[in-house]
Amino acid sequence: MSNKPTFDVITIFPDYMNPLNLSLMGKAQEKGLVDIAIHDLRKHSVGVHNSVDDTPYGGGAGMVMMPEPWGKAIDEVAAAKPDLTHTLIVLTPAGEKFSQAMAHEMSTLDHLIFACGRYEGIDIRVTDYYRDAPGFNVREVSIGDYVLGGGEVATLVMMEAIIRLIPGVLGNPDSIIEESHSIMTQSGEVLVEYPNYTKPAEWRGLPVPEVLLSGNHALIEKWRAEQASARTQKLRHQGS
Ligand code: JDE
Repeated sequence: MSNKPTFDVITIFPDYMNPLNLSLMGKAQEKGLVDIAIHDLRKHSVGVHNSVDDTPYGGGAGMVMMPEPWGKAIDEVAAAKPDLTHTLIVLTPAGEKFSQAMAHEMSTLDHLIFACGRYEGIDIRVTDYYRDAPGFNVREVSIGDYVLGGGEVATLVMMEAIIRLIPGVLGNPDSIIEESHSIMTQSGEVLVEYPNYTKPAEWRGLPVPEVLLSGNHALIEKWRAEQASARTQKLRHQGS
């Protein structure tokens, strides 16, 4: 990666993004491994009422976010990084499903711009425009099949999944490799882990399985493999 990865988030609720300053993502910023900036869309609002939304052409319920504030906000954050390719991520339930594979891919990009829509969404001309704009890639992304009040929480989910994959963010780089093989394949298939136990050896009448106290590492490995396989089978039956 040639540049420190930069994340620009555009939202009408900048405070929604406060968790970015905590825990793993806060540490990543403190260590100087990522640059994160939050931008208030209202800075680019229009008219005496500071509007960012209006009624839909053709009628219907709700409000639609106007293209002009979005265009100005996106142009501004792109102009600040003129030499980078900008990946504009629009959070929407109608987008391509977010996955661990997508997180890996995005962790290698230089400049991610997250557009957090509210109301019934953003005027479609915003994505239409940037899809054809030089220096831009556009991704419409969904984190799952449910409707959120806005893209802010979805952005937090994506950023945490992406940032923890950036080299140096996790303390122990071995754990990320082991985990990516044991929990999730590169294609996003879930491989359930074996169950974990720690002290005490008995808790509320529930014992730790004998085998784990045996010190027999071959037996422990065999038991863990069986447990993981059984639990993965169970998940496959529940899911879809
Ligand atoms: C994301 N899973 C669910 C986004 C939207 C263009 C741009 C944005 C209330 O309706 C919405 C909600 C959201 C927020 O994102 C999610 C989400 N992954 O709910 C849009 C529509 N068109 C609309």
